[in-house]
Amino acid sequence: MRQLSAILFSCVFVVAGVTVAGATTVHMQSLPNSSQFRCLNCHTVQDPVSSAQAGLNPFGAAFRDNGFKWDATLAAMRSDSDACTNGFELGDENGDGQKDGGVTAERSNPGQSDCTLQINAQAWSELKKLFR
Ligand code: HEC
Ligand SMILES: [Ca+2]
Ligand SMILES: [Ca+2]
Repeated sequence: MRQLSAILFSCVFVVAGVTVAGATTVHMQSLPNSSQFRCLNCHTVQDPVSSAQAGLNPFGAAFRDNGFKWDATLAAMRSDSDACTNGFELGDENGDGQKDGGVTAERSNPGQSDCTLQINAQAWSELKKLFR
């Protein structure tokens, strides 16, 4: 009997472990791009294994508050207060879940307050007008 409960206990343990790993992979897969920063897109440490370790960065918290989904609302936000929207940083500016053309990974991290602001031709000509 003792042996049986030991077996049952380890079964429960294994199933719970699989559920935790499964849920976080689902979160990561709901992003348009995640190959560069992986867990660090939302967490403060790479590959956290427990909820104690799995602290959320500002983007991770915004993702949670948005009902655990990537959409146009979340894409338009600047969760980490830098110059770029979450959508720009994750390479899906309109938040439709499709990668922007030519994008193969995140442009920068949506949860860390820095980004490379790309100046397109239109923005550049607007900028030049200021100095005329
Ligand atoms: C798109 C954002 C996102 C990504 C990417 C992400 N997570 Fe999470 N993760 C969350 C959120 C949101 C929670 C839930 C926090 C809460 O409920 O308060 C969470 C919770 C967790 C937890 C706590 C236990 C649980 O399941 O609730 C662990 C452990 C975890 N994540 C590990 C990972 C690992 C490992 C990766 C990378 C392989 C990862 N996460 C990638 C958003 C993400
Ligand atoms: Ca940002
Ligand atoms: Ca950023």
